[in-house]
Parts: sequence; C-alpha cells; structure tokens
Amino acid sequence: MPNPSRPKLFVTRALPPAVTERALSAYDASLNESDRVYSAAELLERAEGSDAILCCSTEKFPAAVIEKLPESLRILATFSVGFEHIDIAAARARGLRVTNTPDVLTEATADITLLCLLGAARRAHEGQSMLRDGRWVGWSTTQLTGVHVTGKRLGILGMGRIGQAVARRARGFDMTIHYHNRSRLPAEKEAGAIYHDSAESLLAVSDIFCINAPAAPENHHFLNDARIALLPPGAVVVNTARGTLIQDDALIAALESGRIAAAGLDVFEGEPNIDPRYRHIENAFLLPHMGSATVETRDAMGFKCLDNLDAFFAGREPPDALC
Ligand code: 8YV
Repeated sequence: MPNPSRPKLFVTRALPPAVTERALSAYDASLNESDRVYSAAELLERAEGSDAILCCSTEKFPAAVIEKLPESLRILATFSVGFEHIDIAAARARGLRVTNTPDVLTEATADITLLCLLGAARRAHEGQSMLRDGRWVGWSTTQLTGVHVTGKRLGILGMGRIGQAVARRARGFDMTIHYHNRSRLPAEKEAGAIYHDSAESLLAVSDIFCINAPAAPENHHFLNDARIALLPPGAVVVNTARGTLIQDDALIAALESGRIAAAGLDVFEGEPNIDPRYRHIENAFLLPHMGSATVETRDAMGFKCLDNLDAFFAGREPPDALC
C-alpha cells in the first residue's frame, strides 16, 4: 500500500535483494523487476510524481532529460562512482541533488584491474579457449608465452582511489609505479610512485599502461594512434575505467599488428554493443564491465545510495553529494 508519509522512490534497475528490502522498508519504492534498461521517454514517464530516483550508469540524464524531470523530484542517487551519465551542471541549475557511491567499489575494481592486467599479459583468454575447445595437444616450451609482469614499469593514468589501490597491488609484483594525475599526490599517498606531469611522459615508460581515470570530455578517446605510438613496443594496455578513453580503431589496429602485445578490457565505448572486432582478437582479455561485481560491493553500493537518500530526506546533507 502506498504510504503518503514515505518518499516516493523510482528505482530504475533491479537491485541486490538486501538493497531492495531496505529500499522497500523506508520508501514508497517503484521497482524494475524485469531489469530492462528504460529509454529516456520511459524514464520520464515512470519518474512522474517521484521524490527521488535511484539509477545506474545505464540510464542517461543529459540536460534535455533533466529539464523534463517532474517538479516533485528532488534527488537522484546513482548506483555508481562514475557520473558522466548525469549532466551535473544541469542538475545543479534545476536544484536537483545528485549523489554517487565513492570508496565502496575501490578494492573490487582494483582487483579486476589486476585480473585484466594478468589475463592480458599471460594470455589467459587464449589458454582458456585452447583448453575448452579441445585444441590443447600438449605442453611445449614456447606455448602461450606471454609478457612477464614482475618487475615491469606500470603506468597508471588517474591516481585517484582506484589508481592508488591498483598501485598497492602492483607493488606485490615488484612493479615500478609511474603515474600521471591532474595534480601530484602527497608523499604518503604516492608511496614511492613516480609522478609524470604529462600523460605523454607517462606513456613512454609504461610497459603496462593502466587507465583508471574518469570519463571526462578532455580525455575522450585519450588512447589514440599518436599516444599508442609513445608506448614501448609490446606494451600491455588495461582499461577498467570507461570505454570512451580508448579510440577502438587505434587499439584494435595496434593489437592486430602486435605493436601492443595485449589488452585487458572491462569497459567499452557503447557497451554492451562493443566494437564487434574485439570478439575475434585473440590478444584481448575481455570482461563485461565486472569491476564492482562482488556481492559485498554491490550491496555496499546500494546501501550507500540509500544512506544518501535517507540523509537527504532526514534534512541532513547527503554524504556523497555531487551537487
Ligand atoms: C557500476 C561503475 O557497476 O560505479 C561505476 O562507476 O563503473 C560500475 O562499477 C556501474 O556503473 C553501475 O551503475
């Protein structure tokens, strides 16, 4: 039964069970049990009369959508740390609060980054396919030899929370950590990592180049032909941030020519409709955007959305307010 004293919450995607339970206990929540991704028109229609929306990065809120959201809507909580799917300036202009989910997915995303790094460098996809397809006829000294990881130079683009967590893990592989960031980190966060004041300088020393920067207009298609040419020959590229940081034509050509030895990718431009050529590239280790996909992390992300909504509706400042 709708309870007029409880805020009306529109949840755009299916949530983990524990998060659904908590949402239903505190809100007059309308759920999306089929988990279908709604179009902009459906989002607007279903948001009618809502006080709050809990969305994912699969729903886009450009200015044109934000302007048409119902008057009743006061807060949008995204179940993601990334917020490039929301026009924050348009939300601010309309007085709509927006929150995200920092911190709780740092470790899981760093773990998947190492999986992509190792999976690419050590040719995990080719090994798995050979075994599963019955093509493994026996061991040989040169079979599936990959790129040695231990002791290599790791270049991290974007040394925020996730970049730093990747660096912590990579130190366990005796890698030398290099990074480029908008600003240099304090020594305690740098922990010996070598700062580069330009991305170009970082690329030149990156035996393994790892993208951990957020999607922003200034780094759209960051990894293009010219920047790939700066990487050491036979480098490995890893991306667990956003697909738009890579120009697919350039990376695919470099993987096909062997200029880049391998790539480990968890994110893609236009996902889930990835460039179909990736499916046939043997030296690419590919995952379907699984960075934060652990039970603990997804629960924590959902609870963080609800913590932000609870704070807002209790008249407090939401802890993770973006605007
Ligand atoms: C999320 C992510 O699972 O939080 C992010 O920014 O990329 C993912 O880990 C996804 O965006 C869900 O909204």
